[in-house]
Amino acid sequence: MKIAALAAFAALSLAGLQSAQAATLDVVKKRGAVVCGTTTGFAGFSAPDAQGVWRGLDVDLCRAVAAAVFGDAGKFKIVPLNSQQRFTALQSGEVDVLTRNTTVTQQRDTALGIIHAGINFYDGQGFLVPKKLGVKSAKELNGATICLQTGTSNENTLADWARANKVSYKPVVIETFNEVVNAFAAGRCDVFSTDASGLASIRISKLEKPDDYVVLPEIISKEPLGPFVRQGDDAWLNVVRWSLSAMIEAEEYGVTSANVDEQAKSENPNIRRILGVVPGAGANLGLDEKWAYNIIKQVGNYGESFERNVGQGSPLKIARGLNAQWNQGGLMYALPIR
Ligand SMILES: N[C@@H](CCC(=O)N[C@@H](CS)C(=O)NCC(=O)O)C(=O)O
Repeated sequence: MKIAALAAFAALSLAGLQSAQAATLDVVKKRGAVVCGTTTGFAGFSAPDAQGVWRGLDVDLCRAVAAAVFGDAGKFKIVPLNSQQRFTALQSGEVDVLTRNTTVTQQRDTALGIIHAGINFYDGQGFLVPKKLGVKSAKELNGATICLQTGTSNENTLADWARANKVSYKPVVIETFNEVVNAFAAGRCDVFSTDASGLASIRISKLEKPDDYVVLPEIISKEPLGPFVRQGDDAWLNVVRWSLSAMIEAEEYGVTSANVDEQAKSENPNIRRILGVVPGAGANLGLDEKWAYNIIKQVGNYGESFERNVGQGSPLKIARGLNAQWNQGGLMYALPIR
């Protein structure tokens, strides 16, 4: 009796705990859409196309969460946020998840009431300069004016690097993306500094003559970019974290949007678990057993999303580099779904 009572109590407290933690997932399910915070328009990662459809590596992550929760990658809403606005929007509940080129740092992960749910792009901060300046290395930037966007990690990283390398510069810090890009294009600063992915995107999508600009060879920091959720909601953290992980793991096992139905017949136990042929992973997340199948079928695996949005199938042509799979010399290492 005593043991039975204890077990009942344990089950009750576990249920209580789970319901407290499941808040965002419940809200999202009731609303019928996941609300993702993105950039205001940063080609390759999150930007509306000519038809106004939001596309990009980060938008795909948002779609993946929608596919996992609803079995429908279309059930999402985008809230465009500039760098400065993004954390308040997540903290206040205006968005369910930040899918927006945000660097994971110790401070952001601890002090802001938010926490990262994985890494979907390993990046580093760099410099973009007009070729006509004749600059070949960042070490030659002494005395330069450098454009940066307000509210980015890039401001502090640049200050640290400049101090360490005895480079003096004049920061031109502007709040909105278009204005800071326009300031650079108009020559109001000599240099633009942000994540290398951002520089590639700006060069190709925002500057009239991309060939007149060059990205300098120095990468001055680690910028691991990933989705963020609010602290204290582990069930939702898991939904986002494992949606991303499923995309990465699907690539590792060669499961693509094109072959996912064929792969569902695979004998490989890992693939059978990912695709829900062997049940369990879905129930563990409070989702349908087809959660990952739906992500892969409708959004694709990580490699497909990478190539289409920022890689060889896109104007950006960013190499996989650090974002290749762990067994291909990169850092993408999915946590196993088992
Ligand atoms: N990874 C850096 C920089 C991210 C960032 O906000 N970059 C700017 C410059 S590329 C951006 O995405 N702006 C787009 C916008 O504000 O809509 C961070 O997390 O602070």
